[in-house]
Amino acid sequence: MMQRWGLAGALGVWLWACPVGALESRTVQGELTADDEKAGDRFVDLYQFSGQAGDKVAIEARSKNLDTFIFLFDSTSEDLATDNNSSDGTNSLLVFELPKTGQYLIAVSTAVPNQLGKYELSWRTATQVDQWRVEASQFNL
Ligand SMILES: [Ca+2]
Repeated sequence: MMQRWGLAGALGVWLWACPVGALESRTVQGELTADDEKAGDRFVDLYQFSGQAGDKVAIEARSKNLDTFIFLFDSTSEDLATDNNSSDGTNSLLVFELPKTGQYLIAVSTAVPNQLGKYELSWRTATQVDQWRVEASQFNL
């Protein structure tokens, strides 16, 4: 299993230094490369966003060559949620209601050790369709 606490804990100061704003939709083209940070035997990229208490956020990671895995942390490095395959195929989709107004951290990693490659990460206000997709994926287990 990944070393979640050490990973986000190192970023605590940086998280608090940023102003808290409303939840904004973002789509990022990212790539896990050999010089990225590692948590155990998996490479990790980190992304920060801010939101308000009660915001329902959908976080999705998609890739053609990675088996994506995503983590959501709050500003105290507490592990809030994870997802492996709730999007299509091995892609990840997480729907989560933010418990408080503040900064949050998304970690994009992989379910398979030592995978490298490009991915697309997006986060947005969750829709009913996002919720249905997560629920539908649970029936496929
Ligand atoms: Ca996956």
